Amino acid sequence: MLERIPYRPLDCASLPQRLGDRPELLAPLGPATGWRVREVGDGNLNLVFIVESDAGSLVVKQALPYARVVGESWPMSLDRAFFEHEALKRLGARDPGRVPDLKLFDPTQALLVMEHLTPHTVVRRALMAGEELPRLGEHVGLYLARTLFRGSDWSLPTAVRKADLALFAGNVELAGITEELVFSDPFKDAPLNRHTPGLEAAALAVRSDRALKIAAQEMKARFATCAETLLHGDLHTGSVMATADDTRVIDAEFALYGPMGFDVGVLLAHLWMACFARSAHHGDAPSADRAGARLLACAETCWQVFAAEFARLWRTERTGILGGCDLFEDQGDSEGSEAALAGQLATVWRDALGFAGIEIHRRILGLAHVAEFETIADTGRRAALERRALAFGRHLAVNRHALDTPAAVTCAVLAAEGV
Ligand code: SR1
Ligand code: MG
Repeated sequence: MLERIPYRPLDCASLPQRLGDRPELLAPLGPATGWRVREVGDGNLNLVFIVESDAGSLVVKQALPYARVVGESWPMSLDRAFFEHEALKRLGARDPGRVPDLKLFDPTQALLVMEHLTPHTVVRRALMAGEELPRLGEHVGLYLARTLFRGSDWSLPTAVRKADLALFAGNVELAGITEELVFSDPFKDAPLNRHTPGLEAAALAVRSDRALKIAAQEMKARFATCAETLLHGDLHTGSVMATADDTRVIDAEFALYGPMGFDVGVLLAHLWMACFARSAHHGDAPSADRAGARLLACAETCWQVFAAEFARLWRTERTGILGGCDLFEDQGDSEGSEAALAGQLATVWRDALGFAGIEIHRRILGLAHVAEFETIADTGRRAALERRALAFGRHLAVNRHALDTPAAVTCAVLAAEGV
């Protein structure tokens, strides 16, 4: 039974009393008198509680009526919990086992109850701590191929696709946040922008960098107008949890229809940024270099696995609106189908590089930064590392048509570091 009272934010003390009669929590956890609750949310928007008992544990995530990162001066609707729930159902069906199990959605309280992923850690933190996560690239590559292909017109029938597009078109508030915070603010003098002391010249330089601003606008146009598939919409390394053997994708409230390259590019951008920050987080130069090599290899594996799995789905599941078997395979022209596949993958790759370059700028010059850089106490050192990442990000965005392979991008990382 759903709680009848109007929306109120939970806190650790009230949660057992407020959710203590929900069978979805009672069955795995036992009576609420035995629950232990802690708030662990470290994202920019929501409350996240871990609820444990001697019998088990669950996660309760609740939307706040404002953006947590800024406070009550930035009001937000609670609708994102609905979109996250709808998105996680679809993403979980398209790549089974890759998102947390969902136990309960309460629209009035804007909350989701999910499987507590344990002993998983947030990938960003694991990478900063030097954990190896040997299957991360493979798992996220598979996840990206399966969710992006199966959520697209290559896979879905027309009625399902159109209804879904209409549903997620309602996630306007979060789409608008991405449009402004990612694609516009970093390239102008926006009130929410912030940067490390010492980056004043770099922040000013982007505003007069015509080639970069044209790239930012082109990528914004792709993001806003190319409703190609259902995206996660915020797939950075803080939205992925992992162990050595398992990888899960969380936090899908930014889900919307957009170009495939967006999810791919955001994820790669965060692996590459972690690489630029590595010297600050790993004790000595050899271990930092090993961590850097692992991050670059992870990015390459992610793309290679993505491309291979996408090709497999293209050959075996291309039954949606765009199908196209009638144009090629059915006429005995498998080569034509392979050529069309190569074109599709080339578009995703170019877009991914463009989005990655823009994402790097917004994480250094915009509102929402990343822990890899933010936790570097020596601001001079932080600014120096961020400057290199910015040069690399600019290269990706502006020269995305000239970078053909992940190996070429790896060379560009090394070049930006002056190696
Ligand atoms: C106000 S929200 C800021 C950022 O946090 C989220 O994780 C998204 O990345 C968004 O851009
Ligand atoms: Mg998030």
